[in-house]
Amino acid sequence: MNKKPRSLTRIIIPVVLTLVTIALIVWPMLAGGQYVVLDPKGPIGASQRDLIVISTILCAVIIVPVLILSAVIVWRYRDKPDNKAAYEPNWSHSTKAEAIWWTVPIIIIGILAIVTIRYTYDLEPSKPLAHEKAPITIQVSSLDWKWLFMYPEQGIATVNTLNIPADRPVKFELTADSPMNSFWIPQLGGQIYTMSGMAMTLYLQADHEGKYWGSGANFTGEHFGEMRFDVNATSDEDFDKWVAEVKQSSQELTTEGYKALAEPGTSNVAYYSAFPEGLFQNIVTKYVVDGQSAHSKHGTSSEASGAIQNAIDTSNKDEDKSAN
Ligand SMILES: [Cu+2]
Repeated sequence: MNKKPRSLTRIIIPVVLTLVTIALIVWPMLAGGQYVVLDPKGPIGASQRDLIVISTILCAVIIVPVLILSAVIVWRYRDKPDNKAAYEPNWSHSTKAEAIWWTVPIIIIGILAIVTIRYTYDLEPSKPLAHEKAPITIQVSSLDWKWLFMYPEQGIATVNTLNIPADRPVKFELTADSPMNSFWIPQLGGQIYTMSGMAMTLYLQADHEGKYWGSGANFTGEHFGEMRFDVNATSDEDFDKWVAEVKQSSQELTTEGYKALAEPGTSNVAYYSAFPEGLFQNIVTKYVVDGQSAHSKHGTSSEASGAIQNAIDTSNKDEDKSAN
């Protein structure tokens, strides 16, 4: 066997691939971005970060040794004149090896299953958050291509900007008057879909005052990329002050105004001192055909049906019922 000169490409390819992988990991940090999902600012985001970290570590327990062994075995047992590794072409069974590669994955999958089930039930979006303060309700509707936020308790509405009190749970009720979108404030918690004819509930909380980034995380056409909004988490006093300011300095959102707003197009940040009563329920029920949600054939939560039924009954004031 001749010793062949080592081909340059055999070295270049792995080196380039390794550098590309490292660059992809480091690049967002250098580009001034942050790993927002891994830097949560509220209890839901923190739980989701923990689940990601735990799952990654458990998977790494299998993946890392497998990757290392793949390289070691290829290197150690390659065909080479002075190779000292045992050559056993008839080898076929090792009880010790079988025990390792069955037991370890079974234990890890078992732990992963228990952890995932616990977190999944814990992170059910419509599950209220334990807190001494009562949640504030904000109704959200995705439009082509802007976000409308309605504050039923305060009577105001905003477009493409969201103010919330910090250290207090927020109950988001969500729907769409446009193609399905996805409401996402990464630092507070994972996304939830907004769908026409369906009311979803999502509890989130910002532990600290601050400005967080929100976006539409589902492609919905031409100006989808502009469906971004800032989330300003402030103290209770500043929130009340802001509400009073909006009430004083803005115009009302009328039914005609809403129709114009819902037309496809982009929008700047906007504030409204009032909005039509029951607007959210009207948006939801607009897509209900024969008393049935467009989603009735699949996965409509009892809560969503409840919200629709409430709207149909035009007695949509009982917030407590829908929180269960
Ligand atoms: Cu659906």
